[in-house]
Amino acid sequence: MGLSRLPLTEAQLTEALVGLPGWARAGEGIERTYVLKDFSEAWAFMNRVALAAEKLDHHPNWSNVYSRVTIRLWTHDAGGVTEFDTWLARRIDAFVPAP
Ligand code: H2B
Repeated sequence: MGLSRLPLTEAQLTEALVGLPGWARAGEGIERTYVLKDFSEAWAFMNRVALAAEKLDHHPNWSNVYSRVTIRLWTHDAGGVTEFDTWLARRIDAFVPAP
């Protein structure tokens, strides 16, 4: 995949977030809350995210309440946000069903 496991610098993270609308710094990582149509759609979305995460061996910290899914991404062993997180965030955004 060629992604770097080095934490992004502040400037790099600021730049990356410009290209990731809805995502914001939270704790050591970046976070976004998605609101789907209902639980069934949220679960289908989470299933797509889970498969992509497992394939990348890079996993979300997340929670779900009915139609709402909150996802926080960071690289635990790097202690911050890396290209793995920004790459996965972009993938996850692409899994949101069209309204
Ligand atoms: N996911 C995330 N988000 N950060 C990590 O540092 C991480 C991971 N490490 N998934 C992986 C698994 C590591 O524990 C395994 C052994 O590769």
